[in-house]
Amino acid sequence: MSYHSLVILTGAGISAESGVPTFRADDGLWMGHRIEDVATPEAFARNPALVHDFYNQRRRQLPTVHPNLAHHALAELAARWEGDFLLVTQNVDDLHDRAHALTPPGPGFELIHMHGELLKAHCTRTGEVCDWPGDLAVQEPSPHHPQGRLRPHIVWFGEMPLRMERIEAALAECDLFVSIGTSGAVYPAAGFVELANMAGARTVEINVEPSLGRRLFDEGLYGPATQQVPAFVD
Ligand code: BJW
Repeated sequence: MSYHSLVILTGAGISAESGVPTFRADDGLWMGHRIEDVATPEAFARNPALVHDFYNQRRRQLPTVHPNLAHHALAELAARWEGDFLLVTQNVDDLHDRAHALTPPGPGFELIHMHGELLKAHCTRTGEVCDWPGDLAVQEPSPHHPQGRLRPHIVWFGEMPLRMERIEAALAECDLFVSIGTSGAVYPAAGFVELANMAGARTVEINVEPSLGRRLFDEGLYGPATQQVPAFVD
C-alpha cells in the first residue's frame, strides 16, 4: 500500500544520540531538577531567575550538538515525499530545522514545534514571538508592549500546545502515523495515536524500548533511533 498523508511525531529520544538529554531518565531528575518543577508558569512566577537560568544553559548547549542520522533520514524522506507530510516535534531544540535546511523538503511538508523553541522568546502581554535576544534576564523588557516581559517561548505544563487545530486536522486525515522517541507520558501528544487510529491510519512506534502507549500502535520497531529511523524510511 502506498501512503499519501503522513504525520510523524518526535520526542526527546530522537535527539538523545545527538547528546541532548531526555526528560524522564531513571532517577526522575533532569539537569538536577524535576521537569515539573521548572517547566510550569507557577515555577516561572515563583523563581524566574531559576527558570531563565535553566533555559539559558540549554540554549548554550545547542551549538555543541548536531542533527543525527535519524533527523537526516526524516529530512531525506521529506525531500522525496509526494503527498502531505506534517512533522510534529515536541522537542524545543533546532535539530530537525537544521537537518531540513541541509536537505530542503518538498512542497507538502510542514514542521511544527508544538512545545515551542529554545531559540525564541515571547512577550508576556501580547504573545508576540521573536528570536532569542541573548541570555534572558529576569526583568527583560519586551519590545512589543511597555508592561510586557520576554519569557522563553516554551509550552509549560498547563499551557496550550501550539498549532493544535492544524495538528488535529492532519491527524484526522492521515493514513500513516509514526511516533519516534517519545515516552507517551505527556498529553495531548500522547493521545495523537488514538486520533490516527480513529482516522484508520497505520500506526507505528519507533523507540529504544516499548513506550507507555505501545498497545495503541499497530507495529513497534525497537532500537536506537539512528538505526531504526533510517531503516524504516528506506
Ligand atoms: C529513544 C532513544 C533513542 C531514548 N532512540 N528512542 C490528560 C491526562 C493527564 C494529564 C493531562 C492530560 N491532558 C493534559 C494533561 C496535563 C499535562 C500532562 O500531560 N501531564 C502529564 C505529566 C500527565 N499536559 C499539559 O499540561 C500540556 N498542555 C495541555 O494539555 O493543555 C490543555 C490541552 C488539552 C487538550 C488539548 C490541547 C491542550 C502541555 C505540556 C507541555 C510539556 N512541556 C514539556 C517541557 C517544555 C519543553 C522544555 O522545557 O524542554 O515538554 S514537558 C517535557 O515532556 C517536554 C517534552 O516535549 C515532553 C515529552 O517528553 P518526551 O519527548 O516524550 O521525552 P521523555 O524523556 O519522556 O521520553 C523519551 C523517550 O525516548 C523514551 O520513551 C525513551 O525510551 C526514548 N529514547 N533514547 C529512540 N536513542
